[in-house]
Amino acid sequence: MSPDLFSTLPRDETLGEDARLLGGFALPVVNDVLTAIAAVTAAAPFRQMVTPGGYRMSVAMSNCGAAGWVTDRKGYRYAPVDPDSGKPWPAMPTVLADLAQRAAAAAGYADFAPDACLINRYVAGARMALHQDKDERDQTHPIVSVSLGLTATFLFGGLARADKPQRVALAHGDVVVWGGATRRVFHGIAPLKAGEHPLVGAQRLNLTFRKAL
Ligand code: MD6
Ligand code: FE
Repeated sequence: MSPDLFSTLPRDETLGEDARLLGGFALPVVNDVLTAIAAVTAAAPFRQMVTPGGYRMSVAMSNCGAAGWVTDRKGYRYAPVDPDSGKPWPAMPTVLADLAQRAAAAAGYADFAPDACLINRYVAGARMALHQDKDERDQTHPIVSVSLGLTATFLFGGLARADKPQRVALAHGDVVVWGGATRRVFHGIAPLKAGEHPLVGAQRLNLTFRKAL
């Protein structure tokens, strides 16, 4: 077997209570997913937003769906309109909504219907500090996270910020589904190592799907 084939074999793992890694789950549709991301970010370009504390994020972001996650000096929130253009976020392409729904179902969440997809872009050195996701109205819905391009180290902590995080490699095509108790854990992304992915280039893309409204 070629090393390429070997590296795409599924690695399904349980990361913690209510969190599943579906290794390579997105690979069968990855070209259509990348095309969809290119279309969305042509209409709503990546931008580095500012945190309420006044720091510019190293991760560049865009969104699609009825709601998009935004941050500025006023706070974190979901907004129906792209603040840069004043227009609604691009609709969520069917290939993305369908991937998220199938991954959620595979992890035991039937009928997940996301209305928000945050698109994160990391270049070398970009990172995401430990945080909790708690801006969604109803937190009984899971979050589905899709990783593309360069491999990143996911920091998967506990319910207290000081809990020492597990380090989990997230590679091209990997999908993580988490809900339940895990939804409130602190998590982040370690600074991205420089590299070149054959399909995605010198970057990592991450999609997080939520039911936000
Ligand atoms: C990232 N992900 O993978 C950042 N949040 O680039 C997240 O912050 C995240 O992967 C909630 C649920 C899943 C995630
Ligand atoms: Fe998060």
